[in-house]
Amino acid sequence: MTASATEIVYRLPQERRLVTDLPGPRSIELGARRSAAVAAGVSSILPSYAADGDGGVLVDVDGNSLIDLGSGIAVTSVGSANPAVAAAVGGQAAHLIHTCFMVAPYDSYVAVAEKLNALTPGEHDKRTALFNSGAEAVENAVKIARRATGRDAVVAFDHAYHGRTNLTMALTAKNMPYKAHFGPFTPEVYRMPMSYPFRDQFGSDGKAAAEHAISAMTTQIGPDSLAAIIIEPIQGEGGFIVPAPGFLTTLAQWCRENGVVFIADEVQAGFARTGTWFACEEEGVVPDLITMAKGIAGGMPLSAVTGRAELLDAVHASGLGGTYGGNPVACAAALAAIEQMETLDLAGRARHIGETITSVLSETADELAAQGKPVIGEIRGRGAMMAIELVRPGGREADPALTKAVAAACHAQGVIVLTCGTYGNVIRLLPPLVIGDDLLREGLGVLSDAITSLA
Ligand code: PLZ
Repeated sequence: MTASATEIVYRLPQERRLVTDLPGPRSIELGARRSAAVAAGVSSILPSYAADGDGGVLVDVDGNSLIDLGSGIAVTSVGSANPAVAAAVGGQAAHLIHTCFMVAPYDSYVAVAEKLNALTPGEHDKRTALFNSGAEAVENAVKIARRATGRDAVVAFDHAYHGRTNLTMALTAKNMPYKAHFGPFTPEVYRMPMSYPFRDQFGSDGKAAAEHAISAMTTQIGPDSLAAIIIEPIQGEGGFIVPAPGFLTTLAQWCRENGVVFIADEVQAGFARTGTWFACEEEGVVPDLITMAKGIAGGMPLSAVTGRAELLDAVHASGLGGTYGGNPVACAAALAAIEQMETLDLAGRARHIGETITSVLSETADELAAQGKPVIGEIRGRGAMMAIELVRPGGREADPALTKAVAAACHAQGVIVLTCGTYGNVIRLLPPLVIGDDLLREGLGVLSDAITSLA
């Protein structure tokens, strides 16, 4: 694998080009229509309305070409209109858009299941069920774990994000905006401390952090009542928190010894994003169940639960399903997207992207420190899932105001970055894995300048 993107042929010029102020007049007009038509509770990060996209750029309705460092939240890893995916979608749509797999089954559902069984970690016998969204996959993983174990309790961790449905809101940690005023929540969900090396008392000792959580699970729940623990191998919305080495492996080991189902929520970190097919591979963790979505189908809505055959097959006939789960067009897109990840070695590109981001932002952090403005508290993540945590100089106090200002400055200059984190002070970078080096570096330059001038 070389660092160049030479195998990738782009349809749109891979450039940042601003032809109006942002948002431009057409976006402003759409914004006015939107306010009168779209529910106020649904918000958007960008004020610009998207019209086209390819590789590392999104083009808005005013003709501005923006550098995309967000991929629609880690979805468009193969590009936002990957030609192979688009062809697969069009080809499938011309024949069968929908039958409902529970009514008339079709081969692409089976092919996606075979593919996921092969790609996910572990050599054991596996089964797969397909759904539409990340939250739906998480809900079903919990259903499967409860059915298979006959136990009720589920553990999620501090800073976790698992979705916006009732059960997944309960699993999600952050109150605002995800949970506030939306209760009551489902019972039998317990929250345990997460390894957060930058902030917790265990630092890089993942084993100690896990033992702390295990002691709390033992005393507060008891393994005999615990169906599953669910954890993001690298937390997404919570702040791109990479648990200290040993945390995941110690938890997985304890789960194995106690008949607790270990669910890896790879909705955000999976599918080559972190430089391996799945983020839990880094430490050799083999989950009992894996939830997947986002990057799986090049932008089409599809999600999956893959895991141990004896767990998935413990569910009674017709216990799992849904009208649209594993829709034929979404399955065709997934097969094409996975093929693109393989032929373009997007996992290799993700690692290269991670190296580039780390080197550019480390330099920025050093310069800021030399100027007496050490606001980059930590650069962390893996592959093309990288983030910086912004703090008040001289300590670890979160700086959400600076974070917001930096993101807004990037947006005004045509670079899409996303924020995240329990404390709202993390800038996360999730570029499409097909982004070219020059464009990535230009986007990072804008980000570095924004931090430097606002710090
Ligand atoms: N699990 C790990 O990251 C979705 C949420 C965006 P859905 N993350 C983006 C928002 O504000 O709604 C996510 C995730 C992890 C589950 C989910 C849920 O996936 O496809 O959004 O339901």
